[in-house]
Amino acid sequence: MSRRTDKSKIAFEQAEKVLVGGVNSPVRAYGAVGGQPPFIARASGARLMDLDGNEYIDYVGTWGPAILGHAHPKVVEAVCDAARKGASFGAPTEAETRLAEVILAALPSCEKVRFTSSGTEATMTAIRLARGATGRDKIVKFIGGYHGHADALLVQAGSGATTLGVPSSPGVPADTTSHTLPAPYNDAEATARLFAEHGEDIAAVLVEPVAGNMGVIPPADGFLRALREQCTRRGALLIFDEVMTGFRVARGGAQGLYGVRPDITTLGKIIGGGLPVGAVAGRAKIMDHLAPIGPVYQAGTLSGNPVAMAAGLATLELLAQPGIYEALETTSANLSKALQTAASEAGLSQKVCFQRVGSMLCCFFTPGPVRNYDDAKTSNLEAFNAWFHAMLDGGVYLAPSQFEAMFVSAAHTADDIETTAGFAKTAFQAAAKILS
Ligand code: KE4
Repeated sequence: MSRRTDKSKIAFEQAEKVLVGGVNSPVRAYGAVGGQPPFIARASGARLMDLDGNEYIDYVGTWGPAILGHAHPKVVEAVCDAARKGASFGAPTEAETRLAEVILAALPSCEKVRFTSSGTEATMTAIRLARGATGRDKIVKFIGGYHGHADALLVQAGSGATTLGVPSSPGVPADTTSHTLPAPYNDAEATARLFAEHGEDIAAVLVEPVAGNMGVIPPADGFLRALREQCTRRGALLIFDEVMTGFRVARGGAQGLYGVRPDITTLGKIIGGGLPVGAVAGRAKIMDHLAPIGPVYQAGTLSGNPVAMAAGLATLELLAQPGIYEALETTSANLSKALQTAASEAGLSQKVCFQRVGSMLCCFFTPGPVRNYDDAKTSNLEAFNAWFHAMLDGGVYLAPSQFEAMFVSAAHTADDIETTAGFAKTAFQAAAKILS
């Protein structure tokens, strides 16, 4: 099915005149996959509609937040009600307290929260907090992990940084990243060696408990537990970056799923229900190092603004409905199975691999298994791009990069999965031409 793209093309030309690359986040520009991005006019449930009237089944879900689907009526109503009372006051509101209470009820490892306006701010705050609380400077992060674009964390980063081939960005002074120690994901022996070498200088280990920014890579058995033990033994703090996995893989996040308690948790995406919200959370003893109680400075004009809080509260309240995670699991498992069948029918069962945790999954165009960034980079990007465009032309909207995740929402139906599988068969055949 050939999509009309005239209006999106014109819109992109206009955007490129005034926005860098025509976008406000690099991965949206389609640099890695080629072609031009559809401009979205509106979305509802599991569907997107672009300016040319093309409709898509959406598996980007605005990169994770849209776990209920787009424009859920109760979320829209909550946002409108809040906005009518004033968008932001820069003063305390009860909505912030209420959202914090809902988050703390879901995360037993946390006693206090500080809201920010993005995941980047949350992780940037988390490493400053860890350094301030421990008096140490070094941070261990994992190669291919992406924690937003704070200077210290743009070291061998995944997601858009990898997609654009700048895992360690220009503009970041070497002495800023000199305290960032990269290790391969799923390699606890490598972190043990870093602790042996840097021991009491390591403030924290920062990890995506399920890696979602180099494709989807689950933690190897014992990996998270080993990090927990190493941090405890050495007096370092374990930071779980759950910006993507928080309220995604389970109501209790990856820490609930895998039973490993971090000292600090960062959140974002789903807790804002599509509006700008990030959060740092942890035990009071640690969190109280943050201003105004402690000396570790952190602030934000729009942090905790009532409209974003209302979107987050409505979203988390809807996610508390009985059975919603079970339904997400069923739909996601059916999608993965349908895609695997389509790949097999195209003769690719030995050439691609599917990895999934809950409602975040991905198809790697490499035999797999994919356990870390080096494995992920063996993917055939030309084959991925052929698959991506065939799916887009069919009306299936995916992240424009091999190094991202697909997200399933509560709004995706069995029919959506069947339709997706139908287009996937054609798309895998397009990829097979490159892989054979
Ligand atoms: P934001 O600053 O984009 O809200 O959050 C940064 C961040 C932090 N931690 C994790 C685990 C994340 O996945 C992210 C952001 N995720 C990417 C998608 N993989 C955002 C998409 C984009 O950069 O446009």
